[in-house]
This record gives sequence, structure tokens and C-alpha cells, in this order.
Amino acid sequence: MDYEAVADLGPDRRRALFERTAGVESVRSTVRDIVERVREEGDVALRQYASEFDDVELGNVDVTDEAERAYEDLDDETREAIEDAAANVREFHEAQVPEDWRREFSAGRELGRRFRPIERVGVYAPGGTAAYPSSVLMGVIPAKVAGVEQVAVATPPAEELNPVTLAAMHVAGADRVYASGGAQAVAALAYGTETVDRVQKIVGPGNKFVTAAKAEVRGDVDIDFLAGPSELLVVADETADPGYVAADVLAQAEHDPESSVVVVTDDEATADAVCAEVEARIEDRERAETIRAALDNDASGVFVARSMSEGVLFAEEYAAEHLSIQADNDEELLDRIDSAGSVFLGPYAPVAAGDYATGTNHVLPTNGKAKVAGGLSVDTFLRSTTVQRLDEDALGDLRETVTTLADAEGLDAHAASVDARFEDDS
Ligand code: HSO
Ligand code: ZN
Repeated sequence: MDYEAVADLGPDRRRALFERTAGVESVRSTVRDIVERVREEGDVALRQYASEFDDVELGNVDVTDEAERAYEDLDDETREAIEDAAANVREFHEAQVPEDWRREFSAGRELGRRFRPIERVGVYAPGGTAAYPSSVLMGVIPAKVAGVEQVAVATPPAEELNPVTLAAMHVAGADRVYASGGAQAVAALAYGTETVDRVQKIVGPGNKFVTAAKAEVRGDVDIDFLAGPSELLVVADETADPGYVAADVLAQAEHDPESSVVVVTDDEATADAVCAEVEARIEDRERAETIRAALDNDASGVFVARSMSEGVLFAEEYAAEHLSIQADNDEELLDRIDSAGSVFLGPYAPVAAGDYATGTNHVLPTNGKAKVAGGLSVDTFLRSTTVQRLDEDALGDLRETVTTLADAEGLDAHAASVDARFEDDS
């Protein structure tokens, strides 16, 4: 692979890099039909779609019992890895739980916020070659830590469901498991069927059909965000180890031929060395073909900036899902970047460590959504309520402000509701 100069990027290339989309438009109308049918026909539609799309004659849609069985049958090594990862994810998310608070802002005017969990949440867990037990942990654990009472997981039906994914559901504490995938699973979670309880929020990554279905049902239920293929942007200076950078690039590129992987550096020798390391390592990787496709993607590349400032601007505009900073002054560079889903600092924080085990969440905003949103967290599963109490004097202090604004809005009853409190002494 060859590097390119940031300064030479033409408008098409810039658009491909900076205006990435989830690319779900092509399946929106198919998905609309699927969602409609599940809404109308419930379990019957889920069974038909399981047969048509997954080639499975579905017995039970509810397979909750299988999760515990899979956990018990799992080999010790895998079970321990899941439990270790889950413990770290739980600990990090417990540290995020906000406290309810109340404070006197002025004499007699007490204001506060309290946080309560959403009651019923659905987590989508992809199946097939993209079965990610780790993503089950990332979806279910924050919801349980937030206090969500019923967390349902939907995963595509199969002759034999992935035992590691099932075991992860058990470890994470999923309350229900449904064997349903794709747009039909999202529809079932959103509207309910005879077997599937409808939820209030749906989270988790999926393929184009899942993402399009989330876009379709949004409005009737809440969703996290419309996630596209995984992305990594590495900001590197001449102190970066090109082998480590290349290894991280190959790792995120193996997710999907549409994954985007980018390196920006102010040092031409580093750019050159990263390209060479990528070439040297790629054929050793089992998923070399997927990696190559991702590297050829128009939103991927190795770029040389004229300065680190130009590199920082590039990173900010890209707003990557994962941002890795491999540079001497990494903290200073980080201070200048506001938009990224999750940040990895220093040579010993490969993105894969966060994907599985550091404890941070790996369900993160892609396609530049990091400009407006963060990844899954305890907050995703909470709603906040504001609370206020005023004493008589405090209301007296606000009386004129309220009545003047109420008059300005022509809302006389609003003003009267405040005045009523003072009628005895006027
Ligand atoms: N890098 C992916 C998450 C993942 N990696 C799951 C391995 N398994 C998106 O953040
Ligand atoms: Zn990954």
C-alpha cells in the first residue's frame, strides 16, 4: 500500500473519508416490508423468516434456557476469559452510575436530578461469522448495571446457536434470549409478538438489515444509534512503532470489507514504514482477503500531514469510532481532539484490548457520529428526571419573572397559578 499527502486529497476522496454513511438506503424498502409483516403476523412471521433467511425450522423462539446450559458446558479457558472481561466491563460501568442529587440554588429554591433505569431493553447480538460474544457483554452489562429489569437479547437462529455467545449472555445477566435475527428481530423487539415482549429501547450492532430496521422502528422505540462497519484512525508521530500501528490497522480491518482504517502522521518515514509493515504482515492473517478489501476502501489509507496540527484537524474531521494516538505528546494531542468514540493512548493500548478486556465499551458511534454522540454506557439505559421544591419566599422572588413571561405568552392561567399562592396576604 502507498501513502498519500493530506494536502493532495481531492474532493471525492475527502467526501469518502469525511462523509461516511451507514449505507442502509438500498435495503430500506425490503426492511420496511419485513417490519410490517412481523408487526402483523408475530411469531408466524418470525418462523417463516427463520426458514427463509437462516435456513432453520425454528422450534422455540424463546431459548433463554440454552444460555445457562451453554455456560455450564463451556471449556474452562473460554469461561474464564468471558468472566474476566465481564468483570472489567462491569467495574468500569459501575463507576459511571450517576448519583441522584439535590441542591439549594438560592434560599428556598431546591433543584435536583434523579436517574432511573428504562424498564425493558433489547440487545441485538449478530450471529454467523460475525458472532461476537464480547458485544453481548458490552450491550447487556451496562443495562444491568443501570438497573434495567428486563434485558432481552435477540440473536439469529441456527441449527446450533454459538455456545460462546450464549454463555456470554448468561454471564452478562440477560433475562431473555430470543432466536431471531435481522430486521425481523428488531421488529419483534420493537412491537412484540406472542413470544417476544416488546421493549422500550433497542441497542447493539448488526448488519445493514438490522441497522435499517433500527432506523425504521425509531420513533416507536428508542435506539442507541445507527452503527456502520468498524473504524480506526491512528495519529502517529516519528516515535510510533510502525509494527504496532500496522498490527492495529490489520485488526480493525479484519472486521468487515467495508471497515475503514486510517493512519495520519507528520512523518513520511513513519508513513512509509507503516505501509511496509502492513504489507509484510497481511498474508499471515487468516482474514487477509477481508483486510485487503477494507484497506482498498475509499475511507481508508495512510496519510502524511504537513504538521501534527494538520493531522489533528484531520482526526477531528474524521471523528473516528476508535482513535489511537501513538505519539510522544499524546495527551497534548488528545486535548486538541474532541470527536472520537474511544481513545487509545500509548504503545500498550491496542484497540483489541478495549474490544475485549479493558472494561470500556466497544459499541461506539461510527460514520462521524462521534461528533454528536458517545458509545454505549450506563447513561444509555437511564432516563433523568428533574425535581424542584420552593418555599414561599423563593416563589415570591420568582413571582414577577413568571407572571411577566406568562403575560408575554398570553398564558393568563399560568400567571394566576402563581398569584394564587399569595392571594391571602394581598
Ligand atoms: N472493534 C469492534 C468490536 C469487536 N472487536 C468485537 C472484536 N470483537 C467494534 O468496536
Ligand atoms: Zn474489533
